[in-house]
Amino acid sequence: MKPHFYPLLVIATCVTAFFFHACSADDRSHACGAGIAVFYPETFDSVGLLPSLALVAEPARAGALPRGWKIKPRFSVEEGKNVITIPVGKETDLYGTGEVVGALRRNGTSITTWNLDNYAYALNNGKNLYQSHPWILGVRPDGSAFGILVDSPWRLEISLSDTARVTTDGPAPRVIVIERDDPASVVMTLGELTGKMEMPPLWALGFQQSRWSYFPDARVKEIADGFRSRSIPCDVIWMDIDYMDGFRVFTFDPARFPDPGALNDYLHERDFKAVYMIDPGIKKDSLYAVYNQGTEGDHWVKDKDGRAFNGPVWPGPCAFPDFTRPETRAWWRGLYEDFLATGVDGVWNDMNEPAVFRVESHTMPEDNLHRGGGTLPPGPHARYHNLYGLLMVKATREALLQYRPDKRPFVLSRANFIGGQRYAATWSGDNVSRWEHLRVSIPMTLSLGLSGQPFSGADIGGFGGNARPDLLAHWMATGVYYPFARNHSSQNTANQEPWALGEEVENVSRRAINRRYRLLPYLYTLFREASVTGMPIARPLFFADPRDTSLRREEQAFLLGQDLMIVPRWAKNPKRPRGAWETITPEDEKEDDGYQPLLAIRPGAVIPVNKVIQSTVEYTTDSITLLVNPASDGKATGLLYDDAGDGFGYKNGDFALHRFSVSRHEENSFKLDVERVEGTRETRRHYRVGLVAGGKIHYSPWSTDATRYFPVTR
Ligand code: MIG
Repeated sequence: MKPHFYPLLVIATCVTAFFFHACSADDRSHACGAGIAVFYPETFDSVGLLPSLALVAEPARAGALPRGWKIKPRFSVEEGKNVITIPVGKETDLYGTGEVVGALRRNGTSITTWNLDNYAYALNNGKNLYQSHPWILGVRPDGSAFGILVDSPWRLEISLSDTARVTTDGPAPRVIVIERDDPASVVMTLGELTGKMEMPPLWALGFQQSRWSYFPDARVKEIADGFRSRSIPCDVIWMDIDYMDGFRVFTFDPARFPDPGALNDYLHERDFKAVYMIDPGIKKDSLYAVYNQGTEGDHWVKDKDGRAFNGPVWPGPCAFPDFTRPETRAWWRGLYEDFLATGVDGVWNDMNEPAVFRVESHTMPEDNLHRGGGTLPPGPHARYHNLYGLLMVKATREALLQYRPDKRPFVLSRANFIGGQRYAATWSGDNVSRWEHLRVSIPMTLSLGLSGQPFSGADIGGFGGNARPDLLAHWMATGVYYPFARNHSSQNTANQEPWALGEEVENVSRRAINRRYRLLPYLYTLFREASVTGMPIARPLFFADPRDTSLRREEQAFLLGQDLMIVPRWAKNPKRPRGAWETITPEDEKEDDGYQPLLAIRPGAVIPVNKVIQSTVEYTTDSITLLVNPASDGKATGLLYDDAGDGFGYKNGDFALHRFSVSRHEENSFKLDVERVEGTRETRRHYRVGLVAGGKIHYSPWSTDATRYFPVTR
């Protein structure tokens, strides 16, 4: 070979190398179950990426990639960054990517996975909020669907067009792809891979009232009494940071909350639960036991030089527990012992992005050091930032289990990572009392559900700013259908309780909350389904008919489960699924108040509902009304899950899942078959059928032991 060919050869070799680098995943890419494949980049940094805290288990090895596999990531390096490009098809509708602001359908958007304290969603156009979900759901025109999980906790930029493009400063991640016949199956497979929400206590499904902050304790009591005296159902009152002594977590302000045990007793006697906030920032204060213990135990996140990192949050300069360390999580759990002994029922973990004040990044430096331990390697904050909240709430949940082994934990977390539904519910952080934040709360809740987190909701009424009466009324009327339904507002804003803005809003709110409590049998059954299958509780309308592409952009109307459609009153030209969905009007709503959403029941569905109660303490399923919308063949079916409402008896069979099969017997008479399909719990119930037709409910009498047929009166 003549010398002058050499450069050409070198170029050819480089091009070939680049081509292979860019186009072929190495031989570790493989199937990991039917319709699931994992793709590895050529160089995979297992120390920087494993173990995956998104997944409940390492992907199984199940042979080579199936022939004809459609969704294939390509790995490359561009300008020093790792890039993944994944052609997804022009006609595909894209969803998921968790908690960001924007349309439900994500085509044409870019998001950042980097947990961020983002007041009013003002930074980065709201495309970067408190939680991170590197997950894309694609739905093709024929209704078939796929999911793409980019298994990396590092900061990712994800932009979506006919190609999904992921860019990261971190190591090149592996990508897991799911192929299924429909979007619901993709989301359930995501649940298999990343885990499911555990059953919460029933009370967590009740209505909840919060404010930053109710103080002193007398004000908390006044709020609780306000619900009972006005007959507005409510289950939980929330204590924000001002219950603490100078923002020191695990303490109580001696003047404002001198006897938290007595306050919690007061609430419990009136059928309320009490949830208290705990933040990760520990006040740097040599007279503060938690700080001293943390220092002695060497529990703090370190700066790049190995000194305890300090940054300002509410209490002033703080140290931050290094939750990557098993010893630190154990210490953290122990702090809950005395705290919970006061009768605290649930825990609210806030500021765990972690938020740090007075720095442009709103968090700690990326070169801070986490020491890891157990299966977790040491690593920089850049590696652990998005996992900080997840590891914190894992410890919180474990603490609740440790000290209350017979109670189901309830933890609410602002920061989290995909898979974090295993440990905590969430809310969408600091929205404001403005119309656009009411509207966007629906696609935000739906997107979290599509990204593995079924238990979420926005601050009802809006957090920042003052809600005008009309907005609060609409927000109450809509928000009671969030899986997590809590009214919350900021300090320095007007009061926002259901009665704070006058009688009309109060009446609208009462009616809305009554509706939620009536629906509890159905809602609790959906929570059960979510905990078993990973299916979202609130679902996009297109789940009703994944092949109907006209539903793909609908983000005002939505579904609870598969049988109930919610159409907010403020929805403009909402789409409707095909079929004879029938409008449900609760029996005591004599006239339309102009705020309550339209509720509609799917043809062929049975929805179990209850009477109104003031809190879930009164909940029983002794007398259940079955709302029925028979399909054209005169038949309808539905499910009801029931258990003790708390505790873990249900794990040993102490529950009942009943299937109702209703069929038309005569024009106005229905035959009901009730079958226990799972569980061993004995139940004795009265039933009545409520035929939903022509905008009315036509009831049968309540059953007796002898009833087989339910004649309804038209
Ligand atoms: O910097 O604890 O999102 O719900 O009321 C604000 C006070 C800290 C932010 C939370 C909000 C809570 C507030 N917190």
